[in-house]
Amino acid sequence: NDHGSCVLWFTGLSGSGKSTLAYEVEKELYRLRCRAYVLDGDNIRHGLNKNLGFSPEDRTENIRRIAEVAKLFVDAGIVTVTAFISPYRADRETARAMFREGDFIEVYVKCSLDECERRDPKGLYRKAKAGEIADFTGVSAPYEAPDKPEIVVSSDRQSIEQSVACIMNYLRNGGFV
Ligand code: GGZ
Repeated sequence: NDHGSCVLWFTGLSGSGKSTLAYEVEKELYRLRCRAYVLDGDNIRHGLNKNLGFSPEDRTENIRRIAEVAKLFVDAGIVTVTAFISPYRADRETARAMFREGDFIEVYVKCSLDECERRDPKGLYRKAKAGEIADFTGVSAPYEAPDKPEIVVSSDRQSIEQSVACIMNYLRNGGFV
């Protein structure tokens, strides 16, 4: 496109490494003097979306609002990196349809459920398996993996550096940076 911006739409299980990778990519983009911004649970679920929970309806509304915000950022010329589970294929496709062809880059952060449970950085899988958290993705709520993501990184097989390099290559090849 003419302003060089796009959305990197990360999707993957809790604990797969979406936020970590998103902030590493943001750092790389800053080094290249390219304006970038990460949308994640900390700045969206605690603010704009604090009235939403984790029912299927609330997750759909969560993703809808995030896509609308991402669209504003992209219109403003900022490379926008979203880091949400976004477990439903249909919701991701609705988000994709809001952007110009090529501007929506779906990044599947692939990681086995076993590995996410092993990492369990916030102890949420343990709580979910003990029945203390309902509708937990991967345990008691579904995760629909993408069919044709633009990028797949396997966070249980690749280093963070390798994954970041793969994403930066895609942006370079697409002329975004
Ligand atoms: C999944 C939950 C849940 C349930 C709280 N299911 O690892 P985290 O903590 O930091 O990331 C998870 C985050 C997921 O929010 P998203 O906005 O990304 O989800 S979605 O795209 O599906 O709307 C987890 C925490 O919130 N969390 N309860 N029940 N994750």
